[in-house]
Amino acid sequence: MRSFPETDIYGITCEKISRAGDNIEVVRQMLAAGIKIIQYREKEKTKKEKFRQCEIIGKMCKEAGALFIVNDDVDVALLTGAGGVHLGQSDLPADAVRRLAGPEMIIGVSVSSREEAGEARRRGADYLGVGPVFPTGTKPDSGEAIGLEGLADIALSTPLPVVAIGGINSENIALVFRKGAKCAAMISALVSADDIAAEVGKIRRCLSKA
Ligand code: 3NM
Repeated sequence: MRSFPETDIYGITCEKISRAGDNIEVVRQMLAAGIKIIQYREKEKTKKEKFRQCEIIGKMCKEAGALFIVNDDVDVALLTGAGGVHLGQSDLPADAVRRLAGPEMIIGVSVSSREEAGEARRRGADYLGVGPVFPTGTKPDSGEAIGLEGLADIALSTPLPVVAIGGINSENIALVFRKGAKCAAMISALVSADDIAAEVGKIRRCLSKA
């Protein structure tokens, strides 16, 4: 039976802001640093190129024992053996995706209010991406930051695992766990780091001190 992994960091790709190289190299470094959930998120490539990268990244995640999640593209997720798919508010609803993807696929949904969280749960989501918690330049259309209180409010309203997202870094990650997040998703803090492994080490030291 599918279940959302117990882990602290959820790494997401974005080649445009990467320092390390292409998405494949970024994921290689994230896995080497011990990250156990990888989401392939790429807004600037053709479906064909996303499929090519996901075929490789899916295999890398399998070898590393990490959960591989594809953003938006259910077809790419299914074709590349991904364990999960992540849906935004304007993507197909979770219950429709479940019909396509079957009972084993982990389905995540982005939400920024209690209402969206309730709706995602009713439609069978397995976890919620909740944000943006802090202002972020990575997704300019993500809406106004909901803040730590907004995160806490949604986390209290749902039994689903909450993955906090938006502007999270080593300085503020401990705060989102205190407000009920089970896991923290990051793009720029990881992908734009000079050294991904060093950054993951720093984030984990901050968490263990908190
Ligand atoms: N989704 P960074 S915020 C992809 O609120 C994404 O749903 C968000 O990037 C949401 O870690 C966001 O660089 C961007 O802030 C996260």
